[in-house]
Amino acid sequence: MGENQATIPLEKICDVVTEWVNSVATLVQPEHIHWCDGSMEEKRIIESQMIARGELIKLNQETFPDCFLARSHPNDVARTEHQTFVCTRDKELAGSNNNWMSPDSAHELMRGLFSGCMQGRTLYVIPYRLGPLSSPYARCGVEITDSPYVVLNMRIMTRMGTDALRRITIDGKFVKGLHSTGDLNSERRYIIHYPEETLVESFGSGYGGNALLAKKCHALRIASWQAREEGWLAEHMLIMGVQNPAGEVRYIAAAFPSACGKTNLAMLTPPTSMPGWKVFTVGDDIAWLHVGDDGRLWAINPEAGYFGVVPGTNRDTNKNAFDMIHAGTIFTNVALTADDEPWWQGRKKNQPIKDWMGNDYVDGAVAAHANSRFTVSASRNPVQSAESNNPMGVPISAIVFGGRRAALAPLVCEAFDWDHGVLMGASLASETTAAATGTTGIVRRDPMAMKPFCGYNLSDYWRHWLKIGRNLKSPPKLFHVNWFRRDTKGHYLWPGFGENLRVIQWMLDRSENRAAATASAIGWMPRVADLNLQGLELEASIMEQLLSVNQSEWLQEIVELREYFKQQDRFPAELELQLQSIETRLVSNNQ
Ligand code: SAT
Ligand code: MN
Repeated sequence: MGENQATIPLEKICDVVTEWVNSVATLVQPEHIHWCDGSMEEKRIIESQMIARGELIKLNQETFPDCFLARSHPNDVARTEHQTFVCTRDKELAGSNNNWMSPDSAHELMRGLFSGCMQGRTLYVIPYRLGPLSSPYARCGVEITDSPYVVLNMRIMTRMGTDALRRITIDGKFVKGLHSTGDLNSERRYIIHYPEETLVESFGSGYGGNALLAKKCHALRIASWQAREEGWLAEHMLIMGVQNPAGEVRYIAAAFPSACGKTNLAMLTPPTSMPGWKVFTVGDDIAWLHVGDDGRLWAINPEAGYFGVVPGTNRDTNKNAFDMIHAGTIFTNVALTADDEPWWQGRKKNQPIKDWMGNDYVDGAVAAHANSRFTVSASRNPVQSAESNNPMGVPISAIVFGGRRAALAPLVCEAFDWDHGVLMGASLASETTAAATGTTGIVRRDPMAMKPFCGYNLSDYWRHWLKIGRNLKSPPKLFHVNWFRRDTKGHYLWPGFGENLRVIQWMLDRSENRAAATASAIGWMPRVADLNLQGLELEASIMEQLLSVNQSEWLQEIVELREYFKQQDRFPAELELQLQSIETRLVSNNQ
């Protein structure tokens, strides 16, 4: 690297990247090639080009400064898991949890699709870094795309641009991502991962996790593969800091399947009856966890922004997110008001005149798409943790798994040890609910909330988790929570939202050995008196229900879990042993 590197054109800085870009350009035949530097000027130019082409709408700049609305193709509004593949040479490595194709077949298929696909279009080269720039745990990638929408989103979601490219010259390696929106034909849509080549290829979608390849494709699927090889964990977890009235800050990492309020939890507003408590967000979706020299588990958030669900966001559900998305935000697939404000179900203000597809809004129709999203820099979060940019990350005191269960799972339960906690994570499940009737839906198993994101065989993944536990001298405690337990009439028993901090307090106190618990068949549990319920009007009988463990329901759960785990080849014996122990305790405790 020469001294005057800043004056050298970007594409000359990094031969390894240039070489790859050139070979891709030969295949896709773009009209122009643009190397993204991440500057404000570049952002402005891309925005105005998109606005001129009708691909981006400038929102009301008085009430929503620097905010824009983008609409995706109506057939392209969410990740498409059935078109997502992990292509390893050995099929068993991908596991039954992933769709598989041989790398050769995948390469042939994708070569056909990519051939000439960028004719008349601009090829953007997006160098990015996941994690704080100087962090030894951070990783680089380069996404090539023909979507300016992807460029604007990646600029928010990652540390994108020249600095990342310079890091690549230092690291000498990066994850490759090749993306084209193609013709948005849903029949010709593929998201292909080649973990052995640290390569992702995505064609035919412009939406979220299908197109922003740094997110689920790199930071989870490819990273989880690398993490296994290198002895760390890439997880679908929020990271939050919690400060108690004495000023002590502790960190938790938490995994929940979708629709369980992960972003709300990461930005929780403490209830007024818990004065002196504060919550800080380190991350809302992904955690990279390492065993520190001190034998503790440390976490960084590889992302720099949030790609969150918009509907339902308001002052009551998530004030911090609500405030955060009033500037510098890209909205995707929300509705529009007469005065160019974004609108969504639960916004509680103003009225839509255009729905998410840009059609005139008719009363009673869906205004914002249920999976409409905001993309916003984490720096806009009023409670962003000051530690978010710490290259070493934050030490984790508790790992929390949570699901949406109308019955069965108590409000909170602590694993007896690491292996038991791994089983708790592996058993994670959530229910689809018919909200109107309160009826219980179908239970979906989603181990560690990683089912769609683990880039390799789940059994090997659990084995890796077990191994990480052996490498930790001071492991965090592991917990399972359920904010969604209901009574027989279908009413939620627990108020949720800010009040969840009471459960977090107990978990953190447990990790400091300063809270009491009682042993149940399924783990350590608080008695009602062990929780801080000051200022919360909740009948004792409701608390008893929230903390109850029903023997026959749990024995049935064990049967269903065995059935589920039977479908996983190579299921670890250690976890089978944990299942047996729970079963034995259930029978002998007779609870
Ligand atoms: O579309 S994304 O994968 O980025 C969001 C999500 O489904 O969690
Ligand atoms: Mn997610």
